[in-house]
Amino acid sequence: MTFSSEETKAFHEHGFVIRRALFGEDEVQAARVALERLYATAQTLSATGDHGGAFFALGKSPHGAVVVQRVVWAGGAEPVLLRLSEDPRLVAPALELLGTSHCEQLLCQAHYKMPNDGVAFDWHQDVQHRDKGGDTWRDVNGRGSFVQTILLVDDMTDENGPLEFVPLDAVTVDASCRLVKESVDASRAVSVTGRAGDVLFFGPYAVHGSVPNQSHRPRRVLINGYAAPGANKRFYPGDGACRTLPAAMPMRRTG
Ligand SMILES: O=C(O)CCC(=O)C(=O)O
Repeated sequence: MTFSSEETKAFHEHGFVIRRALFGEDEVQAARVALERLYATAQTLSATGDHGGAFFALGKSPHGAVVVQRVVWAGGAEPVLLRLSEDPRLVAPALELLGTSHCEQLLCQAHYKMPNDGVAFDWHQDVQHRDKGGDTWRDVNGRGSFVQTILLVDDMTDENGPLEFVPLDAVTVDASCRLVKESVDASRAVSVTGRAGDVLFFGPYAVHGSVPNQSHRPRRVLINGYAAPGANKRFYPGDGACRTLPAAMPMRRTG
């Protein structure tokens, strides 16, 4: 058991739970440097697309600068991020919440919010990114079948566009637990602030979003997403995406 009963209740009732100081500063620094390398690579690219094992989603600022919306399967280009995403401190709690012994890793994604770059995320549930209709997604465990983790690579503050969650009792959902967007009562939103190294765990129905970074420092996170086996039927870009975790131990030869 990695979660207390209060934490499990928070996850299921409020949609998220936070583990403080799950990773140490040296580990976070290694991730930060990897995100900086990816950001520097993005500045050399002319358009959204695959590059070096990852997928770069790019935009342009009004002044023509490259805005990095996200780097999908960032670990495909940065093995240090891939190793981090298979760390038992992330995977074991995710498996506990999924109620499975294995999972399919769908996400290893870097999000950048640089000072005043305008990057923001409207209220949404992650299920809308998993389930694209036409049998692309099946809730095999009856509890959403997906756990998303967000590692804070920088401190998250009230000024730099922190994640905000709206409690499930402040929104209306349909019979499939999908958000009725007009129903969001933003006055009930709770901001999550924290230190680099903290990790947020949340489910696919948690209603969340974030506003632009209005501070003078970057706000970067590494997002890893784990699905119950059999839930996902979609293709995800990036070298090695959709791998099974924990990985099978290599067979040892005898004799
Ligand atoms: O980086 C953010 O603020 C948004 C993250 C998010 O919306 C997500 O993980 O689904």
